[in-house]
Amino acid sequence: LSQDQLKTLVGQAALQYVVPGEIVGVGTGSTVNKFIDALATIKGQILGAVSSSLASTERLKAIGVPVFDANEVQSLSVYIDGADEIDAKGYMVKGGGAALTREKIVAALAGQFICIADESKLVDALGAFPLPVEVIPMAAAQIQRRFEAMGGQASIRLSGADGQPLVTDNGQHILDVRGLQIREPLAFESTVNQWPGVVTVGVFAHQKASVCLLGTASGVRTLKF
Ligand code: DER
Repeated sequence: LSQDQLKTLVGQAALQYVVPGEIVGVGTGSTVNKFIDALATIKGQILGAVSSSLASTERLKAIGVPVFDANEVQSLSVYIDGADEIDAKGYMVKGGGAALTREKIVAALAGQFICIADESKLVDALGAFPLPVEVIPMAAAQIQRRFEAMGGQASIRLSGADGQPLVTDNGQHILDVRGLQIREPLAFESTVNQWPGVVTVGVFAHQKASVCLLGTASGVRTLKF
């Protein structure tokens, strides 16, 4: 099975966690796009969705699912999202799609975080994937120096088109940090979160996954954390 087929498999498998009659939390990325495609087949059974990015909002509206603002809901039963890395405890690195801030906000509303991923995302230790960190632009250089002091190499993510820094849905910039071994995800997330100018660090340890639907050649593996 190709990676794309594995993403389709887990996107469809996530439907079983969608609670009829409720509003579902929806993440961002190519695996989530497969979930949104699958959601179209049961859209009459849900009230709507809370989205974690303008990109996902567009896709949800395109299949006729009402999109609610995060401030319009008290809580969600489930949040469905992908990951760039996930470890054996359900800790994740996210932000490859530059949506990490709103993803963490919507995840914080949900009782269960259902991670959908192809098997390439399951790792022993977080940090091989360049860690996304959303930052206030004026703080970028000093935050880069802080990561360098811990052995990382941080670079500003550029937008594909004009070689300018990518601007997130929140109007901020993204640093991608290479060369880190994140051995204590909870402590690392707390430490980096408090650096002045950090909006969101792409370690999801305090908002870890409850379940991971992992697409493998032999089918969908369900990991519970
Ligand atoms: O940006 C994100 O956090 C996405 O969820 C990302 O981690 C997974 O994207 P993918 O499904 O396209 O690999």
